[in-house]
Amino acid sequence: MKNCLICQTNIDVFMDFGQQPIANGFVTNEQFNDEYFFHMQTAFCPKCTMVQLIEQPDREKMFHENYAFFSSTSNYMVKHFAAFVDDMTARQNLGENSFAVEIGCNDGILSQNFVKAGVPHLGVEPSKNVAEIARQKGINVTTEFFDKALAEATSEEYKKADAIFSANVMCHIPYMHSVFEGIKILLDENGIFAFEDPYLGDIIQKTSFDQIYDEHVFFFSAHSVSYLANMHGLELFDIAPQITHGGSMRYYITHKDAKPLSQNVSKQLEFEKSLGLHEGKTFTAFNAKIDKIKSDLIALLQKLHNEGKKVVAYGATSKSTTTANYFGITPQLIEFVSDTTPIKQGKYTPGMHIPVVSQETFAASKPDYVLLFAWNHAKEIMENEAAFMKSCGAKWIMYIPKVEIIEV
Ligand code: DWN
Ligand code: SAH
Repeated sequence: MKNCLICQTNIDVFMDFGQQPIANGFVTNEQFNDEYFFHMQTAFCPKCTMVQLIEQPDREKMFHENYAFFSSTSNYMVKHFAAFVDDMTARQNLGENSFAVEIGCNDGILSQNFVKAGVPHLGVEPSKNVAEIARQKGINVTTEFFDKALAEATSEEYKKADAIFSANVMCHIPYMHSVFEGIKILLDENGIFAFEDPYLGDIIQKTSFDQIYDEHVFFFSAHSVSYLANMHGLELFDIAPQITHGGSMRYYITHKDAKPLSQNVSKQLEFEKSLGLHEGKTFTAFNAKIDKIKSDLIALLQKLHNEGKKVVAYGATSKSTTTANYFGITPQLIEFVSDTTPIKQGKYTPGMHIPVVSQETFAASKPDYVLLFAWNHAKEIMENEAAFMKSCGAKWIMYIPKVEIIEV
């Protein structure tokens, strides 16, 4: 029995994924026998409704100088984050007298827009290699983990922030009370803290179980975020659904009563009740759907293997570490994974050891089927690869929300 990371209530495990490796821990063959594994289980808190991992590896094992995820690999995401900055610029009238902070700026995909618009800013990014790329774009970056101590130091060294941004980072941080205490200190009295993360409602509706991996310790909803904000004298005053990462939610937070409460919040809370996000039994039903995807996908890959088809995969995502390891997708079933990220190429996927190759190698191959691990970028990737797929008569295999073959 474990306690909830947010409200300390006893929580029960609803899903056990067994031993899982570091999702972005791509390995060389010398490292095959030296991989780190942890016991991956998810739980639901009946009091504050937060869905969470029971155990998460130490942060230094995940975020370091060889972090393998570079945000700017998707052109669509570049545009998405420019629009996020535009939205907050309009809400907060951001300009040369403002101060904006981004928590987890990675390679600068979002914060580069502050440089372009001349907005004084600070990017906080603990993974040294991606932080260095952000710096090369002219972004002011500190290579540290955001927490209360960093927020105090930042508000002393700079000033209170008119806008604090974070995308796909909050759900990575187990010490959430320290983060929210820091937000309370750093946020100007009229400031907005806007963050977005994969949305629990989409994860349940689409059975996107592979959002569960070491880095993602929380799976947020309007319910759980609202509860958390209230614990710190802060308020969730608006929300906006996003299509990114298979369905995300942007949460807008202020000091209590600082901004008018949007009806979007109450509508979403109602919607979440209709989905059953406040009830443990919803998550038990979710398990059964994961098992169906698992048996359908393995049966399909096994059949194609028996028929001698050439099957490869696209996008060595963090998500695919869960899919491959939990389902047992071996290099016998998938010959290689294509990925545009240089640091992943020439290495092997965590746990299952499928070779990762460049997009050029993929383009020179003649696959019969391509399993789309980067299913959240399906539109962008399918458009870019349409001509190639047609040229070799290859078909896509999707597995979220269900296993299906897509003819090009
Ligand atoms: O939360 C997180 C999100 C934001 O990013 C992190 N914990 C880690 C990471 O998760 P992911 O690895 O599941 O993210 P993506 O964006 O689904 O990864 C896409 C992968 O596919 C990257 O390795 C790049 C690659 N890619 C490619 O080879 N060709 C992507 C595109 C768009 C392409 O055209
Ligand atoms: N914002 C980017 C990157 C998301 S990947 C995007 O949406 O694409 C998650 C990032 O969070 C990594 O770059 C990781 O180094 C960073 N991170 C993890 N813990 C953090 C913390 N406590 N403070 C700031 N960044 C953190």
